[in-house]
Amino acid sequence: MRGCVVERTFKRHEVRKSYELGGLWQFSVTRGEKEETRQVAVPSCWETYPGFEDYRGIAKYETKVNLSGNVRIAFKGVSHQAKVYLDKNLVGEHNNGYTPFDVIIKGVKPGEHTLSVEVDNSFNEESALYIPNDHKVYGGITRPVILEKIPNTYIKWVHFTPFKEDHKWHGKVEIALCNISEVTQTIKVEVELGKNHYVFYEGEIQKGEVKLKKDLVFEGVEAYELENPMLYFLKVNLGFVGDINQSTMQGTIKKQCTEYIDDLIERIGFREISIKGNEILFNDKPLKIKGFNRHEDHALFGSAIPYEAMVYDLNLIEDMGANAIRTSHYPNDERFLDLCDEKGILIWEEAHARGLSEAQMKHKNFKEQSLACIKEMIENHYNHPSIFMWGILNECASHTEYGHMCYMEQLEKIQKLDVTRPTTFASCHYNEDICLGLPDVVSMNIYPGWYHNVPIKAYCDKVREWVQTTHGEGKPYIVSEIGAGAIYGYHTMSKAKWSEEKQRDLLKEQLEAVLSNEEIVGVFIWQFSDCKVAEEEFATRPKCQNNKGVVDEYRRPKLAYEIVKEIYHKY
Ligand code: ADA
Repeated sequence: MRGCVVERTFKRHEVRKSYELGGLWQFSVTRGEKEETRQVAVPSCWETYPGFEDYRGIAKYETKVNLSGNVRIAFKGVSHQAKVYLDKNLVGEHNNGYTPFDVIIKGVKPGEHTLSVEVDNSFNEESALYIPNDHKVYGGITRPVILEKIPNTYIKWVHFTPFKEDHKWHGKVEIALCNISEVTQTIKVEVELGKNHYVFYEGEIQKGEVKLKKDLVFEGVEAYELENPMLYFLKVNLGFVGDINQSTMQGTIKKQCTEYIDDLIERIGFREISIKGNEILFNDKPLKIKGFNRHEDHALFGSAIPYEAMVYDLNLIEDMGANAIRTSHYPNDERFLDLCDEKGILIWEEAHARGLSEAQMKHKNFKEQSLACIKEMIENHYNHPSIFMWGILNECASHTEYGHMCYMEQLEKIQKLDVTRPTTFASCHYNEDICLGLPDVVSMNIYPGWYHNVPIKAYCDKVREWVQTTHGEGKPYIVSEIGAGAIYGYHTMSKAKWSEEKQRDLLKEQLEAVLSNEEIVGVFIWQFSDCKVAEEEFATRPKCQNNKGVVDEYRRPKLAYEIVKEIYHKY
């Protein structure tokens, strides 16, 4: 099932025709009276085009494409507001560059058509989640675009929920089908995994969307373990059941047959996540998290990190002995999640939000845009076995009553969409947070020795002890951010602030303080690599970067790299 890595690290179809709309597109921007046009690669960030390093506004991407019949065009990430046109007709819109969306166009006239995407990366009054932040917001079609031909009834998504019963692995299989024709179709759905083959459904499907659900037993499969990440392809085939005229010796007879018209291949792992007291269990074994926070940000590529550079990051992360990554602070590229599935690296995936005040959470579009991001994140990423927890609203107003209402609403939304994974949010409101009773796991961002000149171990213990005096008492507890800054290449004997020596020494003390505490599930270092930040708000940061990376923006290791490696391999 291997194919060249485009949308995912595995082939998603054998029946449906699916292509990447990559290569060079025409990029154009009108600045003042002048229209500037050039050929650019998709996916990419326009900040990597000379002359557009700091462009914030609207741009247009355009390409010619041969189409006919029903087509589905899937955009894996357009940052951050998109309007999609086919031959100048608006066929789709989407908010948020961190979640996928698709446009379905029925009955396209065969021939060459013009597909164009108007992209806006500005901070504007319509966008509640995109504010000048401590990570840069890029512009462009930053993740792959996939073109597919679809039949009148096609498979929209497949969700697989593994569970163990009577020492056997079962799976709840949910299949969403869409009949975009005007007539009822007679179909047959088959499910295949390894030597397991089931007829899942036979019958009629009305116009519109239908969800089919069934629990199935799967023989001959092994558990997905972090040290042995066994992955299986779950193939769903959709057949159109109709009559064909078959000529025989006795003349022509009508014969019912199934012609496969669509399919979808998902990749899954048999594992269960649970909570027992203050522990998170992975297949009944307690987890000890040794993680990194990682932004999708790279000096050469912006947020459109190519597959090979993702692999490079994970090589370093594994080399340092880390076993978990927090997708701070938004849903990640599916190819990165695929790689973590394959490597057995745990993922805390987070819906998009960072540091919103109560007033910003009262934005007219905050609720709609936040809940949409959660829905799209879970609907698209549900099957990744590496995702062990969902997070929301990093360092937002969880110390206010209004914030409490928002956190509760969003955590309830997650629990409706996925009852199998714990929830959390990273709080910075030590001594003030009033929401710790809401999530399954309590997570605190703390920076002893960097932002607060305090004894590090004592501070780490004090924060955790305070959590035990709140509604977060007895819950699994994670230090979701801890770290220190260093400018790559800045060395001093005096271990001055911003030197690599200072960062190394602070991280050593911070990691020992956290990982030596048996009561703490684990830690996510802030952060894996340096990343660009918004000049509008964070110009005080040296190099206009968040410099707390253990490697710099080009992935060059700082002195802290070796100390993290020593400590992560020790625990
Ligand atoms: C916060 C925030 C991070 C980053 C960090 C820092 O904890 O969650 O995104 O901004 O502070 O470097 O100060």
